[in-house]
Amino acid sequence: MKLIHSPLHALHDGGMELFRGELVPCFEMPSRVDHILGAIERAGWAVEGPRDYDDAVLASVHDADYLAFLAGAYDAWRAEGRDGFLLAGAFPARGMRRDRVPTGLHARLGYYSFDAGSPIVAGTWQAARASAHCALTAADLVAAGDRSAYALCRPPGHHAGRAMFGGYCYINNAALAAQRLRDAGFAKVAALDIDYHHGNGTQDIFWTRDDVLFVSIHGDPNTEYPFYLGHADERGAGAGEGFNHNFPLPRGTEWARYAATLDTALDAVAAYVPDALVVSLGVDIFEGDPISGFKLGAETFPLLGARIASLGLPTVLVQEGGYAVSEIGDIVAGVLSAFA
Ligand code: SP5
Ligand code: ZN
Repeated sequence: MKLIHSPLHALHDGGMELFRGELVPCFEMPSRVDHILGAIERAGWAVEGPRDYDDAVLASVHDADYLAFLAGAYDAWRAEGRDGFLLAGAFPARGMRRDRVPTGLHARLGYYSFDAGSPIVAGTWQAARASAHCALTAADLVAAGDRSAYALCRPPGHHAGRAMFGGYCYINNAALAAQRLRDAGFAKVAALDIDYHHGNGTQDIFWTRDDVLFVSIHGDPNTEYPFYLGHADERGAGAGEGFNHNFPLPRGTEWARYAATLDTALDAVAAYVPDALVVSLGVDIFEGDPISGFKLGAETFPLLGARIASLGLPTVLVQEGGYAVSEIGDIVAGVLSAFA
């Protein structure tokens, strides 16, 4: 299995997030990648860089005005004589207008985002592009016949919607990989999201489509971030009705219940009879994660990987969350061992 990584991820650094009323360094930090790379090296696997892609490819899952905003936001901030990082503080909630894109930088920042935890720093756009290129490269490898490929994406992507960033995510890497596989001729693609947090962005992007199935297991949005999407009654709309499956689980869920739910989710994937699979591989379901609430021990991750691999599908694995920094390397390697 090929593993794709770009050192440009490190350009996304130095931002802070609003966490329980305080600005703290983001849990989503560059050293996460160092630990994953360390474990990959110990396992004796090689990593390679991503291919280069035209920015137009990103518009296959994102709106052009949103991408233009992301690409230019920091320069606009600098033009105001500022430095450091940009963080949204106001959002167009119910009763306010979303039909007009405002002109001011901070007005647009809130318009295009949904939380105060996803800073834009000088290198965010470059890092997010490189992260997307990793996912696209992994998808292209699988499209060309590799059975599986892993994209060590950072920043992560599954919270990013068509025209919205948040949850540490700016460009939806998994959605791009799924779309890339579609464009390469795979008629039906399944996206399985096992990050602790519901993949609201991926769900949003494929909500009305029957050619990409979205299946997600995550913390119950009644109490768990991102709160406002991820319930079991969200089934898709229009042509996409019935092609969206959410499996929310309570805080404290342990392996036995998780594994049973995983089997149900995998049954939904298998019943769709997809031609390829994209896995949003968030390892914040680990019991040691500092911001999440499931109780999966490190020893369960090879089992989890084996269950997903048992689908026998061409598979693109895309790194999402996981914030127990010094432990996520071995955990990710545990999942990948089932595919490698
Ligand atoms: C990709 C990804 O995993 N994004 C997650 C973003 C989560 N950001 C907000 C976290 C708020 C969690 N609440 C803390 C509860 C601690 N017990
Ligand atoms: Zn997460």
